[in-house]
Amino acid sequence: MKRALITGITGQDGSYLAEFLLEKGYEVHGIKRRASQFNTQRIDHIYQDPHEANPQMHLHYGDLTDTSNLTRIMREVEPDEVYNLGAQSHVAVSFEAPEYTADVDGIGTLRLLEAIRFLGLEKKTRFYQASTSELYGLVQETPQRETTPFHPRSPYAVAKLYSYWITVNYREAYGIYACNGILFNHESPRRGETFVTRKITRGLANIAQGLETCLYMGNIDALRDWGHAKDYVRMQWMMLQQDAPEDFVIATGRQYAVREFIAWAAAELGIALEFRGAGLEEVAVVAAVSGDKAPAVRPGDVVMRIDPTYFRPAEVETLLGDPTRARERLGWAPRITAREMCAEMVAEDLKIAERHALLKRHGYDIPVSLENA
Ligand code: NDP
Ligand code: GDR
Repeated sequence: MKRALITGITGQDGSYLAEFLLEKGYEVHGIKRRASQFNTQRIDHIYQDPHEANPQMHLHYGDLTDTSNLTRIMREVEPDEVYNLGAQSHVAVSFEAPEYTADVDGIGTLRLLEAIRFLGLEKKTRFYQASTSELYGLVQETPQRETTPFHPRSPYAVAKLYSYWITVNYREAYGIYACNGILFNHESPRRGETFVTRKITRGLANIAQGLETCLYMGNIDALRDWGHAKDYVRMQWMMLQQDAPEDFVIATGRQYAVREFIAWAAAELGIALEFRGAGLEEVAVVAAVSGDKAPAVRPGDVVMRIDPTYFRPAEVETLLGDPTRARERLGWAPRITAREMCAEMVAEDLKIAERHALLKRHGYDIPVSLENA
């Protein structure tokens, strides 16, 4: 039985990857952070009680800023494969907490690679680094491929640039099977609530059910290449099963604007939108075309406004990936389109909003969290 260690197992990708590896028969170890409230919602459905016989999944408390903790976990687990998915992964937040982001997203990677070396695991342990299309930042070539030069545009991307190169360096210097997946944006119903797609699907579902009145957005003209997290974690595993380590771009090769995603999500709720104004524009609902999904919305309601607070000090305006290498060498291709993914996300967020609205109608007014970014 192969053993995998996943940092960031409680996150979007970590949860899908854990499911995937368990199905493949792996023993899965994950690092979770100590928090004042439960933070395992994404993996509760696959949790296995350590008191039962032969659990296949194990959780360890830890943090990417803690060298001794990481080294100890690595010594205990001696993994065949490490997936370094843990990160302060929000680009806008990285401008607010640049030093912490550098520590977790940059030096955290070095700590794991050094632990492999320190414990003499260079020949045993394969290492996957969650690199990102944010490395391309101010793009030098379209579409972006493995050879496109980098120009990071945020403290997050600069920290990830360090991780990209330290992964390459430890491969070249010490012969570790270490590789970078340069993943373009990927989403799912498990996406964090403050990333743009989930902010839209959750916000519009809440508005449809009368739990919120207006969604405040940043730059809705940004262009992204969105895939589904399920397709992308499959590729993370594939990258560690090759004869030799190599870095891959993972993307769909299709690009859409944030405003298109907004229109798709609204359409799933039976709402037709008109984008009014330019620059600091607002978005107004002009028609609720079909009945029961959006009972709280009336034609003419303004359901979205632009709030410049959400503009970033330096923006990545456009990203479009070229996944040719992944297709040709690994036979990988995405199975779920961005539009299908949007529909799935809206359906899931609508279920949650409907439950809240039902409770509210019966006098249980549970506040809806509006933390934003
Ligand atoms: P999430 O933000 O959903 O998950 C991040 C995970 O990292 C969570 O489990 C989080 O724990 C954990 N984490 C955060 N800080 C620390 C820390 N100091 N020590 C240990 N763990 C920590 O991200 P995704 O699942 O979306 O992304 C996975 C990885 O892929 C990240 O590294 C991200 O930067 C990268 N990436 C993501 C892309 C995407 O579009 N999703 C695209 C390209 C790269 P907790 O649950 O407690 O917060
Ligand atoms: P990104 O994802 O920065 O690409 O990083 P995000 O969904 O946060 O933003 C995508 C684009 O949408 C614009 N935008 C907004 N974004 C947020 N969060 N909130 C808003 O209100 C809003 N309005 C417009 C942004 O400006 C941006 O252009 C994600 C993360 O998962 C990273 O960890 C990962 O490395 C990259 O994707 C690839």
